[in-house]
Amino acid sequence: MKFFSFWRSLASFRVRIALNLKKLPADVVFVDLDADAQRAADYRNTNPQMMLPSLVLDDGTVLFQSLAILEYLEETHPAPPLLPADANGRAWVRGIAAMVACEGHPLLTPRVRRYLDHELNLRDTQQAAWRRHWTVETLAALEGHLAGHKETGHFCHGDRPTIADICMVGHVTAAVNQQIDLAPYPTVKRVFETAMALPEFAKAHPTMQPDTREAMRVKK
Ligand SMILES: N[C@@H](CCC(=O)N[C@@H](CS)C(=O)NCC(=O)O)C(=O)O
Repeated sequence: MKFFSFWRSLASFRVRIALNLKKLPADVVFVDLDADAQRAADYRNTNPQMMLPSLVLDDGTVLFQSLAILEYLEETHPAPPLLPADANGRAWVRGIAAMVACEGHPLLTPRVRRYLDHELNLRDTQQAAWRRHWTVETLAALEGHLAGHKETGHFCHGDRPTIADICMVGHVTAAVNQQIDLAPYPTVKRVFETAMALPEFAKAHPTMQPDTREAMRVKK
């Protein structure tokens, strides 16, 4: 498989974790979002939406949208499972994943930042306030769901990582990058720390990738 990724792409982070958990090898193709390489013709031919990640299967099929890729990996490589065994649990886990991937994260992406900057001429402080607002709103909603939910365990749902944790750690990483205090979200913080202690999560972190900017790299 060929995996189109960028070190600080949070949607790529999700797929990296799933590939690690399921022990699936992939050749990584780095697409530099800082250089707008996602908009260049060769990547646009692969993914007309000009977003990362994409996963190209050995038969040439192109998978896009991280949640669809996670579901594909789950269906084709069920072990270890990243969704609960029961329908209620699966709906809950998918709901948490969607809160991050469909609501919180899109508002923080380069295309939105570019629009705020170039079309709306917002100053850096206004753009930072935008990012902070949407990041905190999703953190609060995650805490509301996780705290006190009967299925919350070491992880978002029970004691094994699921797609909910895979999505949630990216959102918390965005919060940490903005120096947002996690104290008001103790359940989110605890689950984040538990998940990131797993090597499959830690190795997928933006600061640990071969294309990570030198200044951001965490030495292994
Ligand atoms: N909903 C998409 C989001 C994809 C996305 O926004 N990816 C970002 C990187 S994390 C990207 O490639 N952005 C390019 C841009 O905004 O121009 C998914 O989950 O795959």
